[in-house]
Amino acid sequence: MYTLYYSPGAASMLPHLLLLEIGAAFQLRLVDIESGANRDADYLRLNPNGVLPTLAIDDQPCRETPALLLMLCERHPEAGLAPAPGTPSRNAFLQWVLFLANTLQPAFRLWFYPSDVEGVDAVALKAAMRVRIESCFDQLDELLADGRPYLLGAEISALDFYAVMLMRWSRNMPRPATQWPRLKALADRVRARPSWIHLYDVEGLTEWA
Ligand SMILES: N[C@@H](CCC(=O)N[C@@H](CS)C(=O)NCC(=O)O)C(=O)O
Repeated sequence: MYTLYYSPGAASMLPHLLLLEIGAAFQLRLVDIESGANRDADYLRLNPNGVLPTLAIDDQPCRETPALLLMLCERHPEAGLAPAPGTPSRNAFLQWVLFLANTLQPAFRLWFYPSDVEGVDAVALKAAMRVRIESCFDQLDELLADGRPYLLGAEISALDFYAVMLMRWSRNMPRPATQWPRLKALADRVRARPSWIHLYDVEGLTEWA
């Protein structure tokens, strides 16, 4: 049994989408960032960094969004959300998941939370992160240049859900991801899925539907 601690539109969207795609049984617990509930002592016991998401797997709290992606893919191979270990597509899958985890997601973190870095000019830091985010979009867009519908090829994978969740976070930036036509087409495919539509309903999201 899974319990997902989430805040609407936060990084918890990724495990939420994957659980829906897998069809696994899970319960949701709202930890609203807007109201500061992520700093409550009860939540900090589960996630000492006070960030979302946390996914309790059989009562064990697990954290770090890309790790949750890998855990869920590993626990549910039948869902086909990741290529099998040892295959060439698996290498590409790991490479791009870690690219999102190490490069794109941290750049978004500093775009939204420049105060994470003390003593640095927030405007300059955000400008640098904007360049980094747009360069990541260039690379993802290039991956789709051969006409493939999804980042790994013909089949959707957990990588696409991760990428599109991050693309959503750019919606109010000067150059949102949807300005890259191939990325927009990818987002449209993911946004049409029942899991995305259901998540919007449950999390009460409206923007970038
Ligand atoms: N490294 C963490 C970062 C998660 C993260 O930054 N979550 C944001 C929401 S998208 C958060 O909880 N922000 C609230 C805060 O930092 O106070 C992960 O990948 O799970």
